[in-house]
Amino acid sequence: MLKFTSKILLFIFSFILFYACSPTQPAQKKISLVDKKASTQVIELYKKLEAISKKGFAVGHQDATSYGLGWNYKNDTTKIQSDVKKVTGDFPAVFGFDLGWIEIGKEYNLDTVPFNLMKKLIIDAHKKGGIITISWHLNNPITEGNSWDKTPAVSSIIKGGSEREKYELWISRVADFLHSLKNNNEAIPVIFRPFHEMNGSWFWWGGENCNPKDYVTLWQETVELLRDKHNLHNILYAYSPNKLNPTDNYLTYYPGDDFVDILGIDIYDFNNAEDYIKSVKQDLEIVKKTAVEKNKLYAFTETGLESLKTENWFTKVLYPTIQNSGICWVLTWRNYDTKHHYMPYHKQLNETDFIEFEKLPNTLFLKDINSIN
Ligand code: BMA
Repeated sequence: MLKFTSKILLFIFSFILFYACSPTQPAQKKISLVDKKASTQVIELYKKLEAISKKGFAVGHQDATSYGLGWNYKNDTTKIQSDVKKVTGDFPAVFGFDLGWIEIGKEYNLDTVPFNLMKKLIIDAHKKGGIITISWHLNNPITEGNSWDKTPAVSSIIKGGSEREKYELWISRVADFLHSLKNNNEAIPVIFRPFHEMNGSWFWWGGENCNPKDYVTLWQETVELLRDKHNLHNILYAYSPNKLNPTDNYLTYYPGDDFVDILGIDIYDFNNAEDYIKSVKQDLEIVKKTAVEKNKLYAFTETGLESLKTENWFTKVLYPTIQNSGICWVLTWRNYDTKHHYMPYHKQLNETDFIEFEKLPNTLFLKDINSIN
C-alpha cells in the first residue's frame, strides 16, 4: 500500500498530466439553467439553440399553424398548415403559442385557439423538430379584465397578497397544460416567456402599473411554483423587455441569473424602417453584451411590421439588421387578417421577398434546423 503522502503526490501528478494532455481548445463554459433538474430534452434544446446561433438564426411565427389568411386549423383539423409554408415550402423553425385565458379555465385562448388543438399543434411541431415558445397574455387578476387592463395587480398576487390564492390556481392551470405536453411519454421542452414587455405600461404587470421589485418577486415566485411546486422540468425561461427608451435600463426588471435562461427583446417596426433599424441594432447590441457577460443565450423574441406595407421588408430591413447579431431566433407576430398580420401570404406585397429571405444563408427554417446537430 502506498503511504498517504505518496498517494497525494500521485494524485497531484495525475492531475497535472491530465490537464497537460487535454486539447488546447478553451474549456466550454458550463450551462447553468434555472432548473437544476431540467430534463435531458431541455438541455438538448438549449444546446441546439446555441448551435443555431452559430449558423444563423431560426425564423419563428406566432400561431403559425393555428390559423392564417383564409384558413383556420379549428375548421379543418385534417391538415396542418402555415402561411410560412404556403409561401416558402417550409415551416418556420420556431412555433409561438399563447396561453392567455387558460388561467380562467376557458377552453380557448384570447385569440380563440382551443387549448386542446393548441396541444396537438405543439406536439406536432415538436415531432417535426420545431422549437416551441409560449407567451402568456393573462387576464388582470384583480378586475378579470384583459392583459391591457392597467389596474395595478402584481403586489396582490405575490406571497401575502389578497389575490394570491387565485394566482396559485391560475398557475396550476398553466402547469396542467405544460404537464400535458408529451411525446412518447416524454415531456416536450418549451421556452416560456411570461410577463413580457414589462418596461412599457400597456400591460398590468409593467411600467407605471407595477414596481420593478414586485415584478421580480412575481417572476421568481412563478418559476418556483412551476418548477418546485408543480415539478415541471421541461421549461426554459425567457425574459423580454420591449424596445429600450433612452432612459430604460435592460436589467431594471431582470429577475436574476438564477431565474432566466434566455435574454430577449421585443421591437416592432411602426412603419418607420430607419427608426426600427436603429433601435434593433442598438438594443440587440445591449442584449448581446449582457448575455455574453452572463453566459446566456439571447433572441429577438417578437418583431414585425403590421400588414407588411414596406416593400422588401424581410431582405432589406430585417435581414441586414439582424444578420450578424448572434440571436438564436427571431419571431414575428400572428397572421390574424389582412389588417393584422406579420408574415406574408399568397399575393401579399412581401411574398416574393419572403421567398428570397428564406434562401438567404443565415435564415434557418424547419428543414435547416433539422440538419443541425
Ligand atoms: C397582440 C394582438 C392581439 C392579440 C395579442 C395576443 O399583439 O395581436 O390581437 O390578442 O397580441 O396574441
